[in-house]
Amino acid sequence: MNNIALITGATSGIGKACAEKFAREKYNLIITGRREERLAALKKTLQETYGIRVYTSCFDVQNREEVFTALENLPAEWQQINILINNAGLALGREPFDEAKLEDWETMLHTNVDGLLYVTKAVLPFLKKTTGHIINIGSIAGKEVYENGNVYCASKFAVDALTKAMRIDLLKHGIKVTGIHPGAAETEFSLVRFKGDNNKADATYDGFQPLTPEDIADTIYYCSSLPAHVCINDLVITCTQQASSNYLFKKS
Ligand code: NDP
Ligand code: 8X3
Repeated sequence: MNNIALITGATSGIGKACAEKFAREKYNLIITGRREERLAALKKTLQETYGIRVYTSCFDVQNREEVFTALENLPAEWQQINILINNAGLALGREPFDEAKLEDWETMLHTNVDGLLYVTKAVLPFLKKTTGHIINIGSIAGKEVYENGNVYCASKFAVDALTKAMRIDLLKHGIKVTGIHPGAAETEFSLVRFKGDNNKADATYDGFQPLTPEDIADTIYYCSSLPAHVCINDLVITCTQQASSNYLFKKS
């Protein structure tokens, strides 16, 4: 099969918006996440709406064995992956370093760093054959540390470093590697970060107009659609009211 994009964390937010955008552009999709019922519902909608094919794979990116079992055993017709979007990720908590929970730190590092490494390693043999494109979702949190961002920021600094390292080491295979670093985007991100506290999650976006997941998906698609000899290395994208992790202009 031609034109296959694999998107991790497609059950919500940026990943889901990418699935919709790439489906509209006639890509066949491998969509992953832990919430199986959401994957099944998205598959049905995308297939019916856009006439493309969708393969769902339900696993936790933190679990090395689950990742490799799922991806190394993809049916042969789904192995010709052209684009890998490493999007699955999360923040947990927003406490100062001395008060933050070790378990939250571990989950962020296991998901945002280990998960990205496992998925990429498992998919690389396929990407080498297609001369594919890896798109890693970092964050402005991986460009500049902010108060109480500690380990989430560190995990996204790691994504930035790994993106650069992959680009260098995979040059010889002709594989493109792009880092996309969004600022505040309204998704389930804050609900997850504040562990289901709707008031805190909603308050995150008070006083400014954040990015939408679709804004980011459009940008990702643009990066993926350039000629073979052109690679966008690194792209920071914020809403107009945000200049960096530490400068957000809010209207009261
Ligand atoms: P959402 O919470 O809306 O989506 C996160 C996605 O990641 C979900 O599909 C979730 O799927 C998946 N995911 C999380 N943990 C795991 C896991 N252990 N195994 C498999 N899948 C997992 O947030 P966003 O769309 O905002 O986040 C997407 C990416 O964008 C993240 O990497 C985030 O750090 C980054 N980002 C977000 C910004 C924002 O302001 N929203 C800004 C900058 C970067 P499921 O729960 O079904 O497993
Ligand atoms: C998400 C953006 O500013 O909440 O990565 O860290 S921020």
